[in-house]
Amino acid sequence: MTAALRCIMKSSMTSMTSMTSMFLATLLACPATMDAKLPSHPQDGLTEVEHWTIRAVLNASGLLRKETVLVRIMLREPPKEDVLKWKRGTSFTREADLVVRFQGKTFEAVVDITRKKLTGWKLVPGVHAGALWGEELPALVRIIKRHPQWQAALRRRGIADQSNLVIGPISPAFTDIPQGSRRRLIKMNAFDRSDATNFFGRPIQGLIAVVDMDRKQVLRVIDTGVVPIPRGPVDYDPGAVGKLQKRPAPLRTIQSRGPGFRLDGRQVSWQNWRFHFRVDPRVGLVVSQVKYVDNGKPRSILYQGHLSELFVPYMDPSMDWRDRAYLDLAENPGGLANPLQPGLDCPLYATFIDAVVANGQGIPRRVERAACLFEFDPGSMAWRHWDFMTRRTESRASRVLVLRMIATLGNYDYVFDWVFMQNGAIRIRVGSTGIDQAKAVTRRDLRDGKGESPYGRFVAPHTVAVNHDHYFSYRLDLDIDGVQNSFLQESLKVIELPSGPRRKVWVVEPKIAKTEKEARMRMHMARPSLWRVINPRVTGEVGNPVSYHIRPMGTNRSLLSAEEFPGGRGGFTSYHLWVTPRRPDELYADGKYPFPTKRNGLPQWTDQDRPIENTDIVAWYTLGFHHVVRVEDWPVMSTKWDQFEIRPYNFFDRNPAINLPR
Ligand SMILES: [Cu+2]
Repeated sequence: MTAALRCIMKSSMTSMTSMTSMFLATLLACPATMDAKLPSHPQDGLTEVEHWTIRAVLNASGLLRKETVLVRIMLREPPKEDVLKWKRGTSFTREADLVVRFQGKTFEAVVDITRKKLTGWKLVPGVHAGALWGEELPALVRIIKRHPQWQAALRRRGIADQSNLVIGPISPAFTDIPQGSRRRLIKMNAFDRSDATNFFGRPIQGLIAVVDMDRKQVLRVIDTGVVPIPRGPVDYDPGAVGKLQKRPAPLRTIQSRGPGFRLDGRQVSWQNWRFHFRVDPRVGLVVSQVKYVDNGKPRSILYQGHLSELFVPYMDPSMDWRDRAYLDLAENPGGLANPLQPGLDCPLYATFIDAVVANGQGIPRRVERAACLFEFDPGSMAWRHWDFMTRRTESRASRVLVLRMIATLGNYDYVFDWVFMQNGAIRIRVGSTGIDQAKAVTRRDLRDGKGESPYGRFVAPHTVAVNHDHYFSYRLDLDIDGVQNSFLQESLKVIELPSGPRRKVWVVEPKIAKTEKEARMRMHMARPSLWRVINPRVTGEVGNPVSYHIRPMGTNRSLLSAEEFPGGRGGFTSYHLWVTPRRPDELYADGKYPFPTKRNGLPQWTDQDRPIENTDIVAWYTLGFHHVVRVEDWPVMSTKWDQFEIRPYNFFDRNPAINLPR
């Protein structure tokens, strides 16, 4: 019996009608059969065995000392041309890229895993390695707890016992760092969890420790005054929320013959789609070599796609909020994914895939159920038509394939989906849920007539959730029927006609962007345009160049200016779309190392205004939203979905879903 079949049989015995069955569901979830001992594809993530090899190589080179922090250990992808030529069953090299904090400085290392050798070791001057919230923290928490001014500030708040406090970093202390200084300073604050699990609802307001991470010193304790800790209900577990709603009628999806996709290692075949994926410690899901089989021929669409940065700036100028402008991928340590809950985060019938991450000493750890893969019936048709002459309807049911992971970044949980559709489109979705960041205020509510706080909204008594944004930059190395592509902007322009009763129509005005500055795009409701990546040398049946259309489905744009903090951070948000010539070292929209103010990543690269016509190009799309928090987002936010789509545009010669079976 295959593992998949065993899995299905177990699932069918489970009925989702009680908490017990939820528990069973977790136990019975079916992991992907591949154990990832050895990579089977050049783009597979690093395995546990490979992590141990990397560690051994560093150790033998004398670099793995007590104070060494391996901030990042990532697969160093083989050159694109090698991957494109690679054939299943043939050998390939394996290398790792590392970012290392060593003797107080940042280094980049390359380890050749196959030959077990350190092949690169380079100082990167003037940068802070990412991963602010890593393993250095427990020591910092200890020194804060012992600091007399911190203790005195807590006593002023009636807190003598620190055992119920959660003390953690809230942001780098950018606005407190002297100009030009490279010191790694962070601001840390505390929450009280003595009467609630959801400590984010119990902030100890106005008390901050500014800490030097390298010197392991508390630089100063700032206390701007006592604000009572809110004590309203903030927990969200079943025991905390009062009477539960009636459970809906049972509804179960069972794939009696197993899933409709084939998973071979990390290579997926489903309907006409073929792709590879891995879970990267910095950016999460990476999908590679995405192809669509058209009349028996696999056609390339996307060489690689992944989230490249996540920027969340807050809009409160006060001392303890002004620096909160998170670059969540750059600043977090590796291992974004957290285990998915079968039957809750993904359907019970999903296939769950483990991932391997490593800690600051390079010791690997397996994250169970880091990703899931499942087919999904959206309950709507792929297409239909009712013919009024024959009075017959032709309609086709649709099915999608979802690849999902969830990252919890502090208070927020983000659901990252790649949704493959039978019509040749890929929908890229982000679900935002989790806990909003809120501050405690002396005022109880709005009924004192003083009006709303300028920087946030009352969501509960003494609790103001602060205004902020979320931006997700996706890097899309599109290869439309080959590597050499161009970017085409088609603007809709109104023209006036010389005569006739109809005087105005809109027409489509095409423009190929010759350089990257010409391809910086912003969405305008009043000036619409289509953004397409085309292959000018491949044409379809009626002579159109083949292309994929990057279709925004609602987004926002930063209102901050680049000159002012934190506008210089997250500079990629000043445009919705950027197109760059492909460079293997340009992977993250805000650059490899986040800076407080310096122009970094996309704004800096595209200043070169490099040619992008008929070459290997990368499109960078930013999905985002302003978050003016509402009461219903508290104490836990309903999953809010935002998305965009890449969809075939003159890529096929007809609707690719026309031949779906009835
Ligand atoms: Cu938000």
